[in-house]
Amino acid sequence: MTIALRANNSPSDLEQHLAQIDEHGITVVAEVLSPAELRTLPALIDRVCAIRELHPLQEDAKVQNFNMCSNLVNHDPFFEQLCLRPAVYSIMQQLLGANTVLSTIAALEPRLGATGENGGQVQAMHRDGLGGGVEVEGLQGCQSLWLIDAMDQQNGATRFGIGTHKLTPPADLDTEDWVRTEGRLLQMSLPAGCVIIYDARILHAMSNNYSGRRRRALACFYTKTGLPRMCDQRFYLSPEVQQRVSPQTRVLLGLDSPEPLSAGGKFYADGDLPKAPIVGRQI
Ligand SMILES: O=C(O)CCC(=O)C(=O)O
Repeated sequence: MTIALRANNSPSDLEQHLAQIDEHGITVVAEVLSPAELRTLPALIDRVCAIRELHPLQEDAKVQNFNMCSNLVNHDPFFEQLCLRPAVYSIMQQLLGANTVLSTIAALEPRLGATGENGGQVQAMHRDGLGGGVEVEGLQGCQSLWLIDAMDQQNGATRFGIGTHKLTPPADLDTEDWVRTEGRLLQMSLPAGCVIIYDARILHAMSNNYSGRRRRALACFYTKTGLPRMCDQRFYLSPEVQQRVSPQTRVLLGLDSPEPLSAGGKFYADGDLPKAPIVGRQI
């Protein structure tokens, strides 16, 4: 099984990407980040990963296998415009509505040589919920992984269960064994600069990096408007940044939306949201 890479520059490209997401749960948009951006972004990602702001409610001890940083719009102006890039945003708007909201934007990478328990994978196969274990019903959220480095089986490429956004794994089998025996397991080699877009319900997982090569990515999770967010930017973004962003960015970040504030996929009607820990770490 293969997923064809394709740019998203025309109505027929867009149609193909939407068809691929519907059938397989995943599509890959080619050449979204420019060669110039790919020269400067690695240092920027390293800088924010050294700040290491975690998601609200996330515990540092549970994410030791990852270099990461969330709430990126707060850490550099580059990220204010990124998620509006038409090659990705047009797909998200078709799937989630014109006023789709960015629930979280984070840098993410498997640490070199890190493994899961008993030498297993750093991450087990899962679906992406709204945060805090809240499952999505129907197509309510879509993840995008923006590749800053090339990705392959040796440096921790994401494993996907193709088509599993529409399937329920049998409860008595190990999920990944089931995905494999069904012939649905796919771990692609992909170039830096492309963006993997996937239905939040597809089974997937980050993999071990055995290679000594970096595998940095940006994970930008878009949802339908009105849902609880992982990192509500009305609360976690500084007032200065909220004031300066463009009207289009305000819509994407849901800065003027009427529902109660939220964090970790949960509404906080009293506005008393948990802090997002900033733990700092050499990468
Ligand atoms: O970075 C990846 O390969 C996937 C990460 C992921 O699925 C997650 O953190 O939930």
